[in-house]
Amino acid sequence: MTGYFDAIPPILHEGPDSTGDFAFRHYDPDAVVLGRRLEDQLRFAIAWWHGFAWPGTDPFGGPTFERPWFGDGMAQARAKADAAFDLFAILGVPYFCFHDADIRPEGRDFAENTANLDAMVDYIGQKMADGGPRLLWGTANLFSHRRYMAGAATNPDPEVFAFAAATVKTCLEATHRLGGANYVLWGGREGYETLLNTDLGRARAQAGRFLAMVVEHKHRIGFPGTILIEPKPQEPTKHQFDFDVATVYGFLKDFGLEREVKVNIEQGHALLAGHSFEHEIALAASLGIFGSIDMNRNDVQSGWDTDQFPNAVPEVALAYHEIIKAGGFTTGGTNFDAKLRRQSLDPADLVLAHVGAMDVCARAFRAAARMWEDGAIESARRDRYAGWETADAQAMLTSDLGVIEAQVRARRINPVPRSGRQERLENLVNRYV
Ligand code: XLS
Ligand code: NI
Ligand code: NI
Repeated sequence: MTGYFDAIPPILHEGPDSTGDFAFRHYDPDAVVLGRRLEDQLRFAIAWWHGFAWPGTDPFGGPTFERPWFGDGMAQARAKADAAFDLFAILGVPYFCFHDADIRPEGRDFAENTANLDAMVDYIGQKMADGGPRLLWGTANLFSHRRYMAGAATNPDPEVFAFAAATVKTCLEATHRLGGANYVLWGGREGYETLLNTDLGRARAQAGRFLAMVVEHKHRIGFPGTILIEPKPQEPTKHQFDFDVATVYGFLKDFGLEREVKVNIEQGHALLAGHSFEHEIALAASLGIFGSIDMNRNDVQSGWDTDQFPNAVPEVALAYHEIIKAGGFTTGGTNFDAKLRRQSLDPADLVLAHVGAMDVCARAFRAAARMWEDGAIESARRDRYAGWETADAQAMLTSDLGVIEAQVRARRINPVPRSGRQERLENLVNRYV
């Protein structure tokens, strides 16, 4: 222990009746659910950026947090890593995630950035070797520095494209060195503010080639993990190219990358795109591109990516139900891309935010697993589509409009509407959650 979380004991599973704050009620990593330990089902990860780098700013106010590791030097970066690994140990999480900019100080140029990154990767690698958690994914921050204000891969200036490409190469290699399970690309500035100064087609083509080069490099260095795109419709950029899962799939198809790249779906981003979290997961699964999730919660009134910790079991259960249906996580996991509210100043707040979130997820996953085992939702879904299991219905899909018309006439087809039974199904879900 390095001091910051000294007063806080490791969090243990004490069961639903526990009255202490510093305890799991539902998250028991060793409990077996659907044939796997809960830890291996949920694959929790902590996000370095929100937990350790974010200072509590908002558009109207400066930092509210005063973490002892804040500052620009390597010593501070190491102290931040020490605190991060202390929190990982207290919570017993199996994974973490980072951007290059979260773990290393900003250098004056590319060479210094890379030297700082390499030194911190060595440092973190040693901490992992001591039995610490593993890396769920690494990524490059291609959105905070002013050089990226007009995009990274989509930038009108080829020198920015070059800087971004070289940076992703170093971050992908760093992720590989640390044994990362995935590599994420979130294009926070890959889009535009106004069409008046934007060549849409050219920008999109640049982004496609950029992603193809990342995939080529992955194979060149033998990185076995999954490349993931994280969709988001806007914020910080007004229009972002990776709007939602459907848009990303079209983009991947366009550049022939649909078998190489999957998606990292975030609850808040799904909401910003006008979808539910479970919709995005189900769509990705049906397209064969489901990869991982960023678990958080948006304030539904704000229209903003508020990145709060999840706390609504019924909502989270529906998301996990779709993940279970998709066969569960393979390389992906549950990354808490969530941050404290800026008045939550204490070390204990950071711990308790994750304790609550892990418990919500565990409780929701267990509910989803029971719902799945009972076939509660799935059998109703199957029943609703049962008509399509007949030979006639299947044959129709390989016929043509003329044949279908002839059949409608011959068999006097005159469909009778059936109830969608939505309220019944909602009541059913509420029995589990
Ligand atoms: C921002 C994104 C970001 C990605 C990683 O909205 O969620 O945190 O997960 O770059
Ligand atoms: Ni995210
Ligand atoms: Ni986000």
